[in-house]
Amino acid sequence: MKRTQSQESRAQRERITLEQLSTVDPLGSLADDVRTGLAARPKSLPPKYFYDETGSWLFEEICKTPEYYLTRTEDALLAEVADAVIEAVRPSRILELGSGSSRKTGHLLRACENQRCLARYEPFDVCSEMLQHAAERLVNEHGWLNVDAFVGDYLHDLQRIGNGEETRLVLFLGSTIGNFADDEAAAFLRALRSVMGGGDRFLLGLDRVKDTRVLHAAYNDAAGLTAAFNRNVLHVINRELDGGFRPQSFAHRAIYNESEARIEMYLDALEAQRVPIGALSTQVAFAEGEPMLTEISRKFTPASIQSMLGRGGFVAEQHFESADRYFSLVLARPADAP
Ligand code: SAH
Ligand code: AVI
Repeated sequence: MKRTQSQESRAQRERITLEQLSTVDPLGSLADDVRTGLAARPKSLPPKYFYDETGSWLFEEICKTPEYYLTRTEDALLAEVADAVIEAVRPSRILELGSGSSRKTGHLLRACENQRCLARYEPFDVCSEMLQHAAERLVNEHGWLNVDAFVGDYLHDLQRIGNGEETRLVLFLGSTIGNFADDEAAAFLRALRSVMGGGDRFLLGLDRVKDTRVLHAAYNDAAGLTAAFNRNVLHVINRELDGGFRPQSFAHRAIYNESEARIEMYLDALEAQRVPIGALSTQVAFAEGEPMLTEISRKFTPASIQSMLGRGGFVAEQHFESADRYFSLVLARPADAP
């Protein structure tokens, strides 16, 4: 019997669940984080607040710019190695942290399909709109796929996802781990390790150290999308905390700090100003030229990858590199697993 279009789309929706993991709204911590970050020197803000619906969309647009090589390089590498990864792990579930649009994940899902290893997909992100959008696209593209999406903060809510007997492949792509400082990355990896079973595996995407000009261009695209993404965090604070930031009175600045092997992204106050934040009953003073650190994006070497994984309780089983060595995908296992 032929199904109508509405039966078809209902059947597709039934293959999607979306669970809110945080007991508080993921933005619930915004007030505390803004209060702490704006009292620090230099002033700083955590990067997770970039990603409201607009910020997630801006990130997708950044990925398409000619300067931002990360996404297309990782995408091509994943296309090459997806079959080998699925063959090695044979997962029943694929959990993806910071999944965003889940575009690159398609390579792994196709490999699952080819190898008749029909895993459930578990995208995990702070942006519920992006999760919903990605889940609908994926069940539409893969008639066999079930999607169990989690809305939450992977720095706080990992314990809530539960683990079972089935083998899980955990993905953390895009070099998003580079947005953590060294200690934060180690703590994140240890927390992840604690929810993984011995047979589970971890596929991590990492951007590599390279020519400074290439790195600089990637975070200063000519179309100004990275600048808009950076300023978007001010719109988020204005909306969520009754803030009075004038985004155009802050300049986007991204520099490569060679000694720390990281991009540092700032918003610099273009003039001295006092910014009211209604929900905090405060005004924040900025001096002319004062920087506010909004993101770090660390770049890795094979040695720094190994040491970060080691501190977090993992060992690399396979290391895949793009031919230009711009990007790595590392398949790792818990260090104490058999
Ligand atoms: N993995 C995708 C997206 C990377 S952008 C890719 O490789 O293209 C980073 C993603 O992590 C965004 O989708 C953002 O919403 C999500 N994110 C950022 N901080 C987060 C946090 N603390 N908890 C959960 N998701 C987070
Ligand atoms: C998500 N993350 C890995 C991106 C990065 O490259 O650090 C976010 C980004 N910031 C500016 N451009 C893209």
